Amino acid sequence: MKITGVELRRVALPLVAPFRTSFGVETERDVLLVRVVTPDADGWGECVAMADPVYSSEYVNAATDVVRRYLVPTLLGLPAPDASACGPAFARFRGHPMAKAAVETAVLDAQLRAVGMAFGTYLGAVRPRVPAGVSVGITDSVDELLDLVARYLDEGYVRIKLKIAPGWDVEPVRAVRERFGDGLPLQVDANAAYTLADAPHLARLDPFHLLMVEQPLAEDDLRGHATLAGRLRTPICLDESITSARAAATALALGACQVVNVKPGRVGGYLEARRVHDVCAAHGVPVWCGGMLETGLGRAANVAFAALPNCGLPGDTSASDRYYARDVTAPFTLVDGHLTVPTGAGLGVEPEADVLGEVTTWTEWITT
Ligand code: OSB
Ligand code: MG
Repeated sequence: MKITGVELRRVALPLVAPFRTSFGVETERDVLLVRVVTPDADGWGECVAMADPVYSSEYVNAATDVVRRYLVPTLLGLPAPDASACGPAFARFRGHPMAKAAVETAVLDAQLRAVGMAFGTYLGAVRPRVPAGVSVGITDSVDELLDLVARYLDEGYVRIKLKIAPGWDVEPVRAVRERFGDGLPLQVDANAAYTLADAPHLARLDPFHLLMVEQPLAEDDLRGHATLAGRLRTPICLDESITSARAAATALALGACQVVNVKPGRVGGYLEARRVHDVCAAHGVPVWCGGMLETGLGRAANVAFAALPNCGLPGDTSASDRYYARDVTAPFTLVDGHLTVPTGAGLGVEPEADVLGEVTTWTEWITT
């Protein structure tokens, strides 16, 4: 594939409501988009790094710098650039998986659009639509949380995930169970806010038979998670800790988790994400597709990924209107609690030029 240039673009999108987690409050999404231009097609990749290094060590200004200073020049220097060449070529630059994923995704999108193949077909999707869960942030009161959960259930979401933190865990879970019953598929996500010393407290969640508790302990604490797994009845899911297929294999070998949240950005792209999916499948461990408050561009690829055979649980792939009043693509909408996997070439969605223009805060064009 011949690449004639790469456009970097920063867009700022206000969230419909503040999203609070154990690591902070988001009110606006500051997103880096990568557009790879070829004679046959353009390809888009969305970088999921957040504004600040609070979910992981990456943040959008650093990702932008890594993309423009290292990754794009490396890509443009490849004799035969394609998506499978990105990982090996980028490997000598340590870390920065979200920056790498954005570039690799843009290349893959251009490549697939050029041959008319959908992302889902390329990845191995086996479903035309995927069940949608929703991640519900920490609210100012339990009443506010119950109203929010009720609204999401009315909209059709098939699974609720509550963000938890010390001081906001057993009480909100109990309230949601009491109001919506034991049949509601319910799970929690701590974003690494606890330590192993909190094991007795976390065990107080056991009576609510949650589907899982996501990332209770620190990113690098696989041993702690393995120990915690022996002390909880609630299954443990890892998010932040699963940085690669090798990390997934290690976590499973240690018994650190029984479920894996796959975020393609966190592991360096969709090719590595598929390897994580496959490693987990080989161990009989189900995965689900996480989210990073993506725009429609990132969402399109995630929805395709969520249709893989071992994505056995509803993910955090929610409809566009859960995040944004106006998305940069045609909005993803909920139909009977599901999102439809795009079938058009590549991502199968286009950024809408007028919206994109309005939300853009910065661009840079890089050529050979
Ligand atoms: O831990 O899953 C997480 C959002 C930003 C950063 C980390 C996480 C999340 C979410 C929301 O839980 C997922 C989504 O709806 O995109
Ligand atoms: Mg998480």
